[in-house]
Amino acid sequence: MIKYVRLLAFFVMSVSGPVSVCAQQNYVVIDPSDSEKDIVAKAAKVVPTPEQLRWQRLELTAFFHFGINTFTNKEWGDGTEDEKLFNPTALDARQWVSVCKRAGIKQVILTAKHHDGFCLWPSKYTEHSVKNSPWKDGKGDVVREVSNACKEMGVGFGVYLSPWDRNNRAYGTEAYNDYFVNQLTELLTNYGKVDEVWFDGANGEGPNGKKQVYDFPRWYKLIRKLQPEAVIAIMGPDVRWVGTESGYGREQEWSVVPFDASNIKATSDGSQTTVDVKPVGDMTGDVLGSREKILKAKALGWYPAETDVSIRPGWFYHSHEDKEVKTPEKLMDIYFNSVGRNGVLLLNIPPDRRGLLSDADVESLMGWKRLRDKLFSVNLAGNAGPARLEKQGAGDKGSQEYIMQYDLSGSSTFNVCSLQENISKGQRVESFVLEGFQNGEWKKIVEGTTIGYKRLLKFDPYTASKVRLRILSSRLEPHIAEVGLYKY
Ligand code: FUL
Repeated sequence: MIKYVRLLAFFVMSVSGPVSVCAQQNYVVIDPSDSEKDIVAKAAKVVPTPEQLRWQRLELTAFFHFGINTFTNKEWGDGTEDEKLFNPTALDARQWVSVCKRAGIKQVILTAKHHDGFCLWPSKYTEHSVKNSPWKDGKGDVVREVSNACKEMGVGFGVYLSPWDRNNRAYGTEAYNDYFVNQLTELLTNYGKVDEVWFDGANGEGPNGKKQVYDFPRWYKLIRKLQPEAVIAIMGPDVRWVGTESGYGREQEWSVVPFDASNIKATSDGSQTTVDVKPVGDMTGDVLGSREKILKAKALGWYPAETDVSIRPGWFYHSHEDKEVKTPEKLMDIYFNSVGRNGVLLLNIPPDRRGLLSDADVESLMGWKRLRDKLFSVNLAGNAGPARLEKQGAGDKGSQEYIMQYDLSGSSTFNVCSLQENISKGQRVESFVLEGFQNGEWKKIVEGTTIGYKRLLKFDPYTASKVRLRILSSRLEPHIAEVGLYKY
């Protein structure tokens, strides 16, 4: 059992104490006259929108890459495929969603249209779709089946609609933007609630030899109107690509990153609380939101990382990859390095030609779930409820430290630590160290930089009767929501 120990010499702070936030905004503009202290305080007060917060709390989401490529055995189709090739023999979207649900996955995203332009719903605007396939005599609709299963099982539903379309003749002209708006409108009006819209960045040339100029502002406006609670990911303003498809995020991952101020049209009365522009510039570099980076920024925005990876080498199902399904242990490692690094994991599980998740994938997912359940079944730091921080000293500089100390019941051995910030107050911790009391002195167990929504750390088994978390540097006072100690 954990006990909160009051360190008498220290000034006591409430973890959820008041912060003077004028308006809850997910962006802030930096004035040229702002000092370092001003900028750091501004960064600390940038918070997620309710939709971004909901999304972050999902932790685990899934991708279903399924389409004409499943039947041509390709990763990228060229748009000339015969629709008659699409013919799953036993498609059951309820199986896809229930497997995900049992694996602890909270939201799924279906590739409604990949780069080949083949639509998994009977779009009115193209012939390259399920309506010209033999599946259910052309009366089938995969988008409908997946969205229905999600609604039935209480799982979030999202759509991937590839801007790059290698089938559409209008691609490369302004008319394609109308086509895209029509397709988005179908998807966002005919299938109930949509929780995430995922835009890939791929962009090619159309039959006219011209590169398509995507009308992102128009698309965002439409999504906000039709599905105001959806997050727009990757080529969108709400969720950013972590920058790799390996499943491994950054050691230092900030959800508050520099934005281009010229893109931000904040209303003068401050009533605009979100920013609806696609950030420009490199979002794949090393550390995006460090002090060095924010000090040079003209604006900052809440733009959290999504970490996507496939359970197999490819995004689409290929039978020759059946033996290369990631093991439960590998998925666990990915979990530590995605969710455990302030990201949301988007794990691709591609349905096979039958239209089912294959046995190998299901087994691996369930094995991974068992590992997580086992690991997190007992928090050796107990469930003491809201913790409190001790602030050491009364200075107003970054040298100030915050300490949380826990008495464990007797001596306990653990090798995993889980930390969480209450990100509804912003992301603040810049560096921390976890220490254990051994042989009469405090010793370092593990240290780190950012925490964010969740930070998972693994280390050699450590035995102690007391531990403490020292926040060595933070942007204003930190709000620690959770400290957990586990034995893996
Ligand atoms: C990429 C695409 O080109 C892949 O085929 C896949 O859909 C992946 C998630 O995004 O950019």
